[in-house]
Amino acid sequence: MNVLKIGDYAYSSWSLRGWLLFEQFGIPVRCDTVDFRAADVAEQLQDSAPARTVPTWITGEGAVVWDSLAIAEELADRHPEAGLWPADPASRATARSLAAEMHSGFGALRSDCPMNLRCAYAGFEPSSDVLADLERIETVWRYAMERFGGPWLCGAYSAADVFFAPVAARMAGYGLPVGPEAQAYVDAHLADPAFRRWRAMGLVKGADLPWYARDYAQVPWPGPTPMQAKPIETGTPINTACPYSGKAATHLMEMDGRIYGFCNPFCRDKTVADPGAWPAFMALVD
Ligand SMILES: N[C@@H](CCC(=O)N[C@@H](CS)C(=O)NCC(=O)O)C(=O)O
Repeated sequence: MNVLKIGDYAYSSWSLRGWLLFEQFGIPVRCDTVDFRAADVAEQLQDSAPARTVPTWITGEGAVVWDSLAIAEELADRHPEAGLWPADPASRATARSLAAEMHSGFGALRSDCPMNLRCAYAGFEPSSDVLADLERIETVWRYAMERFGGPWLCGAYSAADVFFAPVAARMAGYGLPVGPEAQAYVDAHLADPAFRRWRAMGLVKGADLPWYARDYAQVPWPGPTPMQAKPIETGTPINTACPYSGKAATHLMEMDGRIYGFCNPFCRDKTVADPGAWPAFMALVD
């Protein structure tokens, strides 16, 4: 059984990468969360030493993989059929360069614009260092997309896109100035169902962590508007089993006049946050 230790869904950009490496390529994993409010992360990972950051993957045989790029490479080796890297050699070489540059770079963007999936801001004024990061990112994105034809960086969605998903979230969340091609790529991430599932979990799980908040005016999240749904206390659901766990449906949500049941508050609330992002739930609706 694969276990992935992750941090807070709303704020942990490296954890988002780690999770997407499993989720986007259909590789089963159980997630355990560390609490960003509690004792430091290294302390919470004591059982997985020498890991001291999230994401950390504990493989089925107990190996500890404590870095997102190592997780990508080891998963790609173990699951060649999953297509984490493109099959075409030129495309694969570029995807690896993109992921590696992201993994080791863009420090100004990362420190000035911490990922926060709970809000979007207006009025952020990027420094010259952030603008230089954006220019470089647009250059490498354009290079890849022109060469491989999109819609993702190296053709089909690959690990390179995983590494840039939180970058897209920052561009969206801080209203960063990018050209139309880059903006279209950002929008593709915001609309991506797996990204939306992660964000839906981030909207409903975990506390607001004030040290990630910034003092700019808030604007609506620039991604697709979720279908309208709400939690309710009483009623008879159309399903008896939770669409995710198969356990008894005990927690209710209403959408379009129909009632659906889930096995616990988290299953319900992540669905309320963005119903259309959850194929197992949408199978009930359809
Ligand atoms: N190079 C690491 C970076 C991981 C990282 O810095 N994760 C952050 C959370 S987003 C963390 O665990 N921070 C806790 C700490 O540094 O104590 C990777 O690629 O996985």
